[in-house]
Amino acid sequence: MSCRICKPRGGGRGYINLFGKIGYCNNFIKSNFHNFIDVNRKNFTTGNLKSNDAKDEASFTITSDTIRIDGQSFPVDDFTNVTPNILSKIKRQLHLHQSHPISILRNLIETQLNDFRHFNSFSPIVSTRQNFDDLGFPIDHVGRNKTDSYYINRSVMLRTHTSAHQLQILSAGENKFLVSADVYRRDEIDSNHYPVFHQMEGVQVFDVAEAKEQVSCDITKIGQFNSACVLISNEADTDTSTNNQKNPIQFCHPVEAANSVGLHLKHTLNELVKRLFKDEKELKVRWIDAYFPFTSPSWEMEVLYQGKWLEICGCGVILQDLMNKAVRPNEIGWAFGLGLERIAMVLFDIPDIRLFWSNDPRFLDQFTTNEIKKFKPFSKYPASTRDISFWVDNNKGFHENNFCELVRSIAGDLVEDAKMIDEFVHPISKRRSLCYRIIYRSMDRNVTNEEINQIQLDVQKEVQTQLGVILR
Ligand code: FA5
Ligand code: MG
Repeated sequence: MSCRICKPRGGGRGYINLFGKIGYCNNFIKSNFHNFIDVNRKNFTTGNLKSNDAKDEASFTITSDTIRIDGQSFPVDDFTNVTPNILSKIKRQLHLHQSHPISILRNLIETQLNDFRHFNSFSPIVSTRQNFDDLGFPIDHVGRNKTDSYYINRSVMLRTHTSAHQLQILSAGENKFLVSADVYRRDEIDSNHYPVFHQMEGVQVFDVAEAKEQVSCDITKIGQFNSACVLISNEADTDTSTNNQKNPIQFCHPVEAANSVGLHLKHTLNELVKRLFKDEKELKVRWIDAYFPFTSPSWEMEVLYQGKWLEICGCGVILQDLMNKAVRPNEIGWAFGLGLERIAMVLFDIPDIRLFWSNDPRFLDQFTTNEIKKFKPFSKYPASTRDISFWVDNNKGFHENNFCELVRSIAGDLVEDAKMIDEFVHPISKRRSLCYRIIYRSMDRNVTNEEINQIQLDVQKEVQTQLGVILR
């Protein structure tokens, strides 16, 4: 499945297109904003939400006009859509907890790519400029929508990807670096998607004039590893030629330099993946063409996991415009962004992305620094399924991410999956009706029917007040 950062310009269900009227946006955010305080009231004492672990305490306050996070104040505006639930995650930093699978994996990759410099503690609060403008995201890119990203206000947001730090590090003159961090996205709900996850950015830079020599020398150094996992070659794997109109080499790049850098990127990732998955018998890995606003050509890497192709990485040759902004016009580079949870799910056999956030010792105590151990499920608790059907107001529009965000803010980690199972347009009124199936399941205990009934009642009430739908 492709992710939104790789969607071409204007390709999605744009917030502005859908909702049209600015007035509605304001009201939507106001009601949304009040709601997230209401919905989380149980946890929301004098504006501070605390997690179980004192050192992970998230220190923030939200009032109707200001958000304070760790002593920094931000004015609230019509773009504000961060929730207490999301802000409570910014201190967890799973990638820095030594014996957590995300950190074990980070460490492992850093050991493989041992001559890359690491940056692991950048704040998740970035400007929209860092996250989008610096990287050349078009103004109508779907990733900028409030339905897709978490905004503190119009100009400050929670980063949606580690690429947000590329320009600052390139500008500082670094040639080979890795950035690991938590990233935040409003997204669908299933076992592979969570609104907070971790990425590792990798960048390597070469001189344009010497790229071919530098690459061939480096490829020999990296070598070829014999692995149990299988790399499937396809068109995208071999075709880096200028003939690939859909995924072109940049005009300004000498063909030989661009091809060498593309080859080096793929070799680096192939070798990394072969080494990471060395014990995964016949795990299939493939390359496909992709699109990112800040690379060309661009690719994605996928692994066949539980019968489906799971995307683990996006990458490409950095747009020269970005190199020029970093005042490095005579250099050419590649960049990748790995999804750490997705790789860790395969390596550690972790069946559900929510488990990474568990504080249950039966999960955490299974892992040891520097070791890849398969997770032993402690038990699978029964699921509780509820359907919800509603008419959507054609004028106000409806975005699935708003629905998912609302369900998550009420049910927290008890929601495992939410999928639309039916869509129907009334032949006369042309009103649209949707039916969603929500699966609730706890990772660490049995849930009661009463508890899920109450959650479902809250969901029913809030979808009406916040999303303006009419229950059927
Ligand atoms: C990006 O975020 C780009 N910044 C990657 C990149 C970097 C491209 C450098 C070019 C150069 P994408 O949205 O595809 O791309 O996300 C990258 C990876 O993050 C995905 O391949 C996937 O493994 C992981 N990922 C994306 N969304 C989620 C999610 N909701 N939950 C868990 N992992 C996710
Ligand atoms: Mg993607």
